[in-house]
Amino acid sequence: MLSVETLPAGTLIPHYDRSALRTRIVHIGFGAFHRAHQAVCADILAAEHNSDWGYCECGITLNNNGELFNALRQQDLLYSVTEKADDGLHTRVVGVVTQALYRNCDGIEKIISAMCQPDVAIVSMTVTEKGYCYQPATGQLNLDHPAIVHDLAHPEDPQSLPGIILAAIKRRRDASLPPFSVMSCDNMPENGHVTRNVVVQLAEQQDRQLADYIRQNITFPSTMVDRIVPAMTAEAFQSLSHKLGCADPVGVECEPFFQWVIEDKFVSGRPAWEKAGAELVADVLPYEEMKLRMLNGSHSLLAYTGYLAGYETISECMDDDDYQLAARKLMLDEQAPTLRTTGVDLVAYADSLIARYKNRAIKHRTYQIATDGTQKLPQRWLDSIRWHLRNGSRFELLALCVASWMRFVKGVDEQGKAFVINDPLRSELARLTQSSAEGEPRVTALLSLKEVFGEDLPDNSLFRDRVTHYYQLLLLSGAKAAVRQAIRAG
Ligand code: CS2
Repeated sequence: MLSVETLPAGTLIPHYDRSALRTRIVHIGFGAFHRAHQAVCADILAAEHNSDWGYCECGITLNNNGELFNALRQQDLLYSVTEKADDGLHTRVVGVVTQALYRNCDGIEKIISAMCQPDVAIVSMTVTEKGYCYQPATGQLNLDHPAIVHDLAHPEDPQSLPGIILAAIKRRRDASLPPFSVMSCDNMPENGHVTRNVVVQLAEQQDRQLADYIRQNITFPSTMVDRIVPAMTAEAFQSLSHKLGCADPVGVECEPFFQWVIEDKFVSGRPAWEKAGAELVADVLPYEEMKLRMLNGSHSLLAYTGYLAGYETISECMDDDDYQLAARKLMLDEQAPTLRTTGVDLVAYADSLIARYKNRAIKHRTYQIATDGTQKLPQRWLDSIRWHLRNGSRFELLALCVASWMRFVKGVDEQGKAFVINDPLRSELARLTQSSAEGEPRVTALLSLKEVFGEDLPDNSLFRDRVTHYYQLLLLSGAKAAVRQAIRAG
């Protein structure tokens, strides 16, 4: 258990009056990323600017036990964040959590009630792309999603993120409480619009007046979030305990870099995040696209081709000159031209990303980044491919990206060893791979996933041709050779 008294000298601990904090934000999804990103920002504000914005942290997943939340409660709602660079580390104990609620232990009713506390001005979330129950290719609510089907039948006992938010909005409206703003902190372009779509579309199915109320009263600011925060492993926890002198089961490790760009559109106020380094802007989309395509797009390239080649982490991929060059060329030659960003030096941005990827103190596993591919491909690669198809420009590395994902979802590495595919569409992927012959028929089968590739891409002969080319090359010569060829061809 984390014990503030015994932490090593130099650790930053909350010296501010925690009892003065009010629960003004309810956050859904207490994952490693949130703990090291938005919560740290709030902690800086409390420590340095007298902010009273505290967090109620909520976990809503059904298939999880409450160990994390139990540990957090046992530690007086404190946990540590350790920033790691090649030349040292720096730990802070975050003190802004005021409440912690876990669905499997406390029940959904307590979570909805927490969102209806009068002081709550913002409901935010990090639930990963699949938590929105949407169609990745269109951004629309998936009405066939089992959690949505459940919520339509039982709106008062919701399971899905849109259902939970909707129930709280309805209750606040009925109690004449002021509305909250709903802020997504997940890696999707226009994440505010996606959130608004799924919530309003669910409301439309249940109660038209509620949908109108949301349109008129609730805002859904978009955000671009950036910090590399690997999932903690048993090994990472062990080395963390060693450094802290005590165990911290809620602790996380991350890189020093932090970026948060927020659309300034809040109906009931917001923390002064800009005082802690966030950027408040009128339009986040150019930032989101830049980060999703250059950072996340190259991450996914390295994840699939790297995992296939036997590289366990992103920093190991950076030790291979071809992989480093492929990531940089993907960023600058195939992603940067598609962007609407102005006033940003994209070469410097690419260089800074490569430098961050080289951080050996951060063990960011290729296998972790490779999860949920069906939810990530459209915004990381496919929108850029559409841009190149419209503009008649080359997209060899992007074609390799799609082919390497197809090779990865076979679930067998280049040594013939089987591995598990983590993806909400994994049974569909298994059905498609098992029912198609290897080679071109496999490419055709996987392209038939309309929720990923839409209606247009599967019919585009140039796209099919380039993806099939790299897919065959991956089968024949392996990932390293395919990376080399795509660099030369690009
Ligand atoms: C990664 C991201 O796992 C992934 O898909 O690409 O989590 C990435 O590390 C963050 O978006 C960085 O801000």
